Order: sequence, then structure tokens, then C-alpha cells
Amino acid sequence: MDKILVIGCSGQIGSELTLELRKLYGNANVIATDIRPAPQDILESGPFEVLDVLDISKLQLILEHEKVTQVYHLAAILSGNAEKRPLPSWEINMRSLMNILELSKELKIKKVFWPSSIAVFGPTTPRFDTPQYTVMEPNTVYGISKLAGERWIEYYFNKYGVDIRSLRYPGLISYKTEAGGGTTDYAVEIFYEAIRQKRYECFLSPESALPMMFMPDAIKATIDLMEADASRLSLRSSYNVAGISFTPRMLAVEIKKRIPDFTITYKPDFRQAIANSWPASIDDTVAKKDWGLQYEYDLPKMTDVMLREIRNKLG
Ligand code: NAD
Ligand code: AKB
Repeated sequence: MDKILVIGCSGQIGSELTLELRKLYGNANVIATDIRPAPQDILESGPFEVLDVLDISKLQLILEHEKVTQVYHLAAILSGNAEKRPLPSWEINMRSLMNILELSKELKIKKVFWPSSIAVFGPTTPRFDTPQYTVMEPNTVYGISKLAGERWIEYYFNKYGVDIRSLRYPGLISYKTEAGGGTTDYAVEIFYEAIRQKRYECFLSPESALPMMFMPDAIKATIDLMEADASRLSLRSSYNVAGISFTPRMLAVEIKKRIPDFTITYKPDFRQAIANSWPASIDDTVAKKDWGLQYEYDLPKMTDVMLREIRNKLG
């Protein structure tokens, strides 16, 4: 029986992925950890421990004591926050990954998941239908850490056989937990403000197209990749994932169809430069071919669910 460790269970992805993994592997077999408290449903449904992933001794203790076979390493500082504190963010993003890689090698952990991001691309990358293999010159601390991470995970696979798998997530959209300080966060905030105040001031300009993905599709893609037979994986860096590409203006139009008096204004801040350096759309044919990446949600379907669920949440 697999025993799974989730690091960063209280974040936007972890708060949902942990519960999905518990459904699949059994509540007691998925140990949730984070440096901050976990959501109530995670605390109530299975084991939780406070863990700073930089504390390699405690990490090793948990891995050995719990006989962990799979690790999902989700702890990181995202693009917007990382630009505010470059060196501490580099330290967290890189040292955490190196801790996991070293321990996975030594303790022969069966499988590891570590997410990369569209932030690995930069201003010299082709912006539309960005290919799997292309120019990669990221100019953000976060993007540089993700690109370095991709190189390291491939290295640990080739050199030591560590079976670590990765997706280049686009911006993730969800209603359970707030987004964690990224450039794509506007696409989550806008739904809360549309319901609370019927207006939103967007920190990106109206035509800033970015690839995004609704959380259920991201969770499914993550689990599908982790369950895929290793022989099907033709690459060991990180898979492009396209999701749905749209601009703030397009999202606002979609919300306005459902909340007619909703208004949006635009006041770009430092995150505009980050968005400008990222792809507008992604080519994910390699992921589709290798392990059958699929999506269920387009922009209208996602908007319906986001508005319904956030209305329920806010009462
Ligand atoms: P998040 O910020 O919402 O959650 C990260 C979690 O990690 C937080 O709960 C935080 O408390 C925890 N954490 C931070 N430092 C820690 C430490 N030292 N030890 C233990 N835990 C620590 O982020 P997220 O959106 O859930 O992202 C998860 C992963 O997915 C990250 O690697 C991120 O780069 C990647 N990713 C996310 C998106 C997105 O749109 N959410 C897109 C691309 C890639
Ligand atoms: C961010 O905006 O930093 C994240 C990401 C795309 O990696 N959502």
C-alpha cells in the first residue's frame, strides 16, 4: 500500500489535492504537512503535521518513520511574492526541492510530484502556442527557480533513477482556498469581488492573455501523470499544460453575462511585467500523446461553477 506525503497541503492546490489523494489511497495513508495550519477538512479527515520543508532532519524523520512511498512537494513562493523577497524565495523554492531530491534518492522514494509553471518561459519565448521545447530565458526569481528545478529533476532521474514527475501548470483557478501570491491571481480574486461588490480593479491590463486551468482539471492531470506507466513518459523535465487561454477582458465579459451590473477597471502594477514575459497560449501535444492529458472545463463552464461555489461559500 502506498503512503503519501503532501508538503504544502494548506495552499491553493494542496487543500484540494490532499483530499483527492485521500479518496484514492485512503485517509490514513495521506499525511498532510505545511508550515501553517491546515484547513478543517484536512485536519478532520486524516493525519496532519506541521513541517517546514527546509528542516531536512524532520523531513527525513517523517519519511522514514511513516515509510512514505510517494511525495507531492507543493511548497513554494509564487511569482508576485517572490519578486518582493528574491533571495528568501529562491532559498525556499530551491533548497526545499534539493532536500526532497536528496532524500528521495537516499530513501528510494517510489515517486515524487513537483510542479513547475509557465513561469519557466520568458520574454524571448514564442508567446503563442509555446512549444514543449523552446527558448527559455525567464526573468523572474520564481521562473528562474522553476527552470533550475526542471533541470535538477531531470538530472536526478537520469543520474540516480529518482522517478520525479512534473507539470508546467498554467494559472490555477479555484474557489476553495485563496491563490497564493502569483501573477494569475486576478482570475480568482475577480470572482469574489464580482459577488461581493459587483466591481473589480484588475492589476493586469485588459488584453493580458495568459493560460489558466480550473482546479478539477489540474488535479486530474496531476493524478493521471502520477498514475501513468513510467514507460509512457518521453520527458523527465516538465510537461506543458495548456488549459484555457483568456484575457481579463474576456473573463469580465463572461462574468457580466451572469452578473449584468458587474464592472471592471484596470490598474496594472508590477505583475504586468511578469504577465508580459509569459506565454499567451501553450502547446501541450506532448502531454496529450504521452499520457492522455484531457480537460473538462472551458471558460463559460468554469465561470458558472466559480460563481455558484463562491456564492455558496460567502453565503
Ligand atoms: P500556495 O502558495 O497556495 O501554497 C503553498 C503552500 O506551501 C502554502 O500553504 C504554504 O504555507 C506552504 N509553504 C510555504 N513555505 C513552506 C515551507 N518552508 N515548508 C512547508 N510548507 C511551506 O501555492 P499553490 O498555488 O498551492 O502552488 C503549489 C505549487 O504549484 C507551487 O510549487 C507552485 O509554484 C506551483 N504552481 C502553482 C500555480 C497556481 O496557479 N496556483 C501555477 C503554477 C505552478
Ligand atoms: C503565478 O502566477 O505565480 C502562478 C504560476 C502561473 O506559476 N499562478
